[in-house]
Amino acid sequence: MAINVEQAVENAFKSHKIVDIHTHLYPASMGPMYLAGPDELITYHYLKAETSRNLPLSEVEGFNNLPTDQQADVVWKMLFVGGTSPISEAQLGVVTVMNALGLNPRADDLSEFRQLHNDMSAEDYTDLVFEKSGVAKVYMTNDPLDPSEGPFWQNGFDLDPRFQGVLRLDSALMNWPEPVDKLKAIGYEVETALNETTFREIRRYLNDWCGKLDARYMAISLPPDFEYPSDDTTSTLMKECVYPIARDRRIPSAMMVGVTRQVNPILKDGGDSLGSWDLRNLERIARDWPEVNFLMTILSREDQHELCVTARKFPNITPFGCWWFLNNPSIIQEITSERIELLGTSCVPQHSDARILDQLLYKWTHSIRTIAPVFVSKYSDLQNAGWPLTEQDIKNDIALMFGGGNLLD
Ligand code: RAT
Ligand code: ZN
Repeated sequence: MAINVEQAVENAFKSHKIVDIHTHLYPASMGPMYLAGPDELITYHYLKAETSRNLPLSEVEGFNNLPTDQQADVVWKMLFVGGTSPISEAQLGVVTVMNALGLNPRADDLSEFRQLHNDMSAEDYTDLVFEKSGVAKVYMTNDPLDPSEGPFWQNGFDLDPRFQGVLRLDSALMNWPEPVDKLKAIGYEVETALNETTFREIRRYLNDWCGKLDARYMAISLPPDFEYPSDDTTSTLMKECVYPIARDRRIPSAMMVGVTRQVNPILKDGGDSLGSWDLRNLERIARDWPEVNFLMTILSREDQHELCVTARKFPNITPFGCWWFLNNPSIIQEITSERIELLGTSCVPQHSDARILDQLLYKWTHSIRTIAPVFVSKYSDLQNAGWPLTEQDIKNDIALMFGGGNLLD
């Protein structure tokens, strides 16, 4: 008997705990790295950028320099109390979070939310958010060269097993030779010149730190003009160090391509933008490194179809997530459809990119609300084509795709 596909997809999402393969979240035991609660949530850089659109230019810098709670008050007044309806994706996200926590999103101020958050320990708040969002594990973005983060790994701390390590490479490899002093300071004898000594020491850094973090993969964000092969320093370091270590350690190399950093520096974290990437570079990378698995997320909407086609040609490419400016329902729907149509289940449809713990409460609800109908349509087509579909088939597929795919757990 034909199953009710809509119900089966809903059940599959309900019964499966998500593995969120790219976030900027950290456990409470990492002190200032742990971001949660209303003030952090409301000052998320997406919302600050939206607030800045409403401020006179002369006030943007002053706003950015306010203490976090005062910034939150400005954002709250500007985007939730005083203006028009909060219908941007980032605004809607806050409404979903507050609703999930049983709070009134039309409150005049943040006092009720602050009270709820202050009354709970960080550990209890973490449990609450994981439980309510249906997330089992989050992958962090770990940078041993970050002065706030590095000491935790150097000195040791209790790591909540729900948080898994990912070695982020931007600060160690980009804008060479800027990273030289930082790498030397933690014991790696790199030189300004990109010579054999430098390559050997960077490989040692990658190996040591993938080990210390038990890194699930190494990740780097790259600009639209990233070329391979090339004499460019980042490209050279990827070729001489990152790809060989990914191959030897049998972990993926994640590349997040298309970001143009700081097009408007006054907006700080909100000042980055995007550009299209020439995917012929990815063809060359995947061809040269057949033993490396590449987890790929590309920022420009224009490149998404080409990424799927490139992944069809190279089984060592796995597209993942709808990254950053793509994390909007209209675009998620389109990208998920084209991925399923061209790659079947061999992709990781989404990650949250959450920076603040509370965001797990909306990023996943919103994504699943958009992705589920795409699955319903594909499974209905399958059933109508004559495939005797079972509930278990759908559960298995969703468990695979939202549990990190084949490459991760
Ligand atoms: O999505 C974001 O919040 C961005 O600011 C970045 O963190 C981006 O996701 C990245 O990992 O570089
Ligand atoms: Zn990110």
